[in-house]
This record gives sequence, structure tokens and C-alpha cells, in this order.
Amino acid sequence: MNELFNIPVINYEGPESKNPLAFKYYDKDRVIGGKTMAEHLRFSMCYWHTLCADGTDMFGIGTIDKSFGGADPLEIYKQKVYAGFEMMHKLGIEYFCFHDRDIAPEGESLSDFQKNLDIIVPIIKEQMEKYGIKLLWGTANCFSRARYMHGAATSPYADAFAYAAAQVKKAIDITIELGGTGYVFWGGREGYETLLNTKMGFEIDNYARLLKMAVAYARSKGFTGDFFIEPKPKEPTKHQYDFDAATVLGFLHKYDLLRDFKLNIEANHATLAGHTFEHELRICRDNGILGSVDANQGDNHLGWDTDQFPTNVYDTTYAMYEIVKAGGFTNGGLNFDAKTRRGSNTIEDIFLAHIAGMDAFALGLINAYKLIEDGRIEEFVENRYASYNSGIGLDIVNGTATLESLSDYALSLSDDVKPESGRQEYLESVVNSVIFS
Ligand code: XUL
Ligand code: CO
Repeated sequence: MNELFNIPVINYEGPESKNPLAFKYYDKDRVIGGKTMAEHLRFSMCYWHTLCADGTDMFGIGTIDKSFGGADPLEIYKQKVYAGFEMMHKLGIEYFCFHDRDIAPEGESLSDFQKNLDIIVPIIKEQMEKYGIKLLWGTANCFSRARYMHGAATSPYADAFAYAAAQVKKAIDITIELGGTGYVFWGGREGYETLLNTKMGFEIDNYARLLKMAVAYARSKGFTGDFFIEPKPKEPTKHQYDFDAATVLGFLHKYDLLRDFKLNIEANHATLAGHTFEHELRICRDNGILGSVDANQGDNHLGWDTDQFPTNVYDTTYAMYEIVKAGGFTNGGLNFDAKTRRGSNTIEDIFLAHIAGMDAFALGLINAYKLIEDGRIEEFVENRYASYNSGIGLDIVNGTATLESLSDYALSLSDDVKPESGRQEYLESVVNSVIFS
């Protein structure tokens, strides 16, 4: 089959290169901390933004044609497969992620949709084998259609729940068929607008019911990968049930789902929740629930999910610091849940955007290791908590201290407590001196 894009395979040329179609920092075989960059970063292309989103927004129609030469719906989705695999191959991206609705036309009914999926999935499989590209995770889109306007698993209408279950079942089948190592739940419409019409507790119980059914089904079919929940606040409902990592952690505890679920942290979702990307990753690291990452960035001046390609190197540095400290990815990776701006409307822009994102994360990885090797940040943090290594602090940590013993201790202090400076500005300057050395 002829190539669709007149764009070469993208190679590493180093920081001095001025070639837009080359990596400046992402050198896939470079070994850092015992693993290659490719093994650390596990880049993934997202099907929906890359192969489906055409720049449509609420003020205007699309600005880029994503039919890739196809004429009728099935033909268009076949062409998307070829386009996607050519892009991944040329960019050296080894993984991809999809929603059911991204990969095949929905047709007129659920059974139409499933037939269409059965036509497209073998083509995807053949391309995966041809290029050695793997599936990171699959998911079902249970949020776009009107049937889900009040939620899917959290809909007041049992038929919507059942319809979502059918989609999830099929998406799990496809994920298993394609050897995916993860299955994602992003609670698109799982939330509410007003308590005046909502049984919140019942809806959340139902959400857990669907997740348990999904786990039981997938495990019975031999799926050994991870399930991921992707937290997000605000969009599209006013109160999203999976608001942020800490909220999801509480949910997983309550419904005893921690054996099967980890989190998929998206940078722009973190910022919408009023957190930094690294804060959400730290919650995961501290609780052993880091699963995967949707790599993108938001805009400080805008309050919505802009899904931009990540280029802010401070963000990628702090993120990679957390990811490396958490032990790196097992079944997850860095999925570019990101789209080019509406005005960046060429195929070349899509390549340039991925190059920018991959280079930004390569720099983040390099910087994270520099910070770890430098050791000053970690040493400072360790020393800051040193009072818990002995004496009364150790008693607190050991559990031997009581409220009474601590009260006696505090009363015996001859002077007031004198905490030391947190030296934030100094630490920020250390980061700069390490990064730019
Ligand atoms: C929406 C979002 C989704 C999930 C998968 O904000 O991030 O695309 O990643 O459903
Ligand atoms: Co996402």
C-alpha cells in the first residue's frame, strides 16, 4: 500500500538540529537509569484526537479533513487505520489507545456498530503485526450520544446502564483481542448537574456495580492487564464523580476495587481540579496506584480541557520525577491525549506536535534523572523530616506515643517550637541550576 503522507521517518538528530521533522532530545535507544528512553516513556498515540478530531468547536466547523481519502463511512475508518499506523511508525510510537467509537462507524444500531467493529479490528490487528505496534489501552465511549445525557453507569435509566454495559463488554473483547495491557474508564457523563433530580449515592453505587461486572467479565476472558480510572473534574458535568486522584482512591477503597484498578492521570485534568500534574502523580505514587498517564497540558488562562500537546519542560520534569520515583510504568505509558490547535490544521502539524511532546518528555526524563543524581532535593526533604527518625518523633511513627505522653513531652519543652525555613526559593534555584547545567 502506498504511503498516505509525504513525511519521512522521524529520526533523532540532537539538540543542534534545526530540522523540524527530527527529534532534538528523544533518542529512543539512549539508556538512562538502566532503561532506554523508549522503555521509560512508552509513548502512545491517541486515536480520537489524532485520527478523528477535525478542529470542530462550538463556534465553527472542522478545519482539517480526517477522512484520509475514504469516501463512505467504512472506507473512511479503514483509511484511519492506515493513516494512524503510518504516523506511529514514522514517529517511532510503539503504542496506541482507542475508544470503540473512534475506530468504526456507529451505524444505525448497536448491532450495526458491533458488525463494523468486527470489520475494522482485524485490519488494526494486521497493521499492529506489520509495524510491531501494541495496544496500551482500550475504552468505550459512553458519553457522546444522547442516550447518555444523564450518565451511563450512573444514569437514572437502567436501559442506559445496559447499553453502556454492552459497549464496555465489546470494548473489553477488542482490548483482549488486540493484546492491550490496560482498560480505561473515564467517567464522561458520570456526574450530575443538580441534586434536585439526583440520587448521588445510588448513582455512585451503580458506577461501582458496572466496574465490578467489567472486572469479572474481563478476568473470565483471560485479561491480565490493569483497569484504570481516569479522574477529571468539571467537564462535562458540573460535578464529576471521579473528581481527582484522591477522590478516586476513596471510591476504590470503599468498593474494594484496589486489586484491579490503578489510575490514569491526565495533566490537564489535574490542573482543572486545581492541582498540579505532579500532585496527582504523587497521590498515585504514595498509594501504589500509578497506572498510566494521558500526556497533555492545559492553558493557565483558560478554564477548560484544552488538551494541548505537552511542551512545558518544568511540568514534564516534575512529572517524570514522580513517575521514575514510583518505579516507572508497567502496563501503562504516556498517551498523548492531545490535539493540535484548530488553526494548526495540517498533517505535518500533527507530526510536529508529537515531536514536540516526545522531546518535552525526553527532556523531562533527562532532568528527572539529573535531579535524582544531584540528590540535593531529596536530601533536603529527608533532613526536613529527620525529627521523626529518633526520640519523640520515632515514638509517634512507631505508634508508641499517646496523646498523654506527647502532652507531657510538649509541657517539658523549655522553649517554643522553632520550625526551620522550607527554603522553597533556594530549592527552585537548585532545580534551575540542575536543569540548565
Ligand atoms: C476526556 C478524556 C478522554 C479519556 C478517555 O477529557 O481525557 O478522552 O482519556 O475516554
Ligand atoms: Co484522557
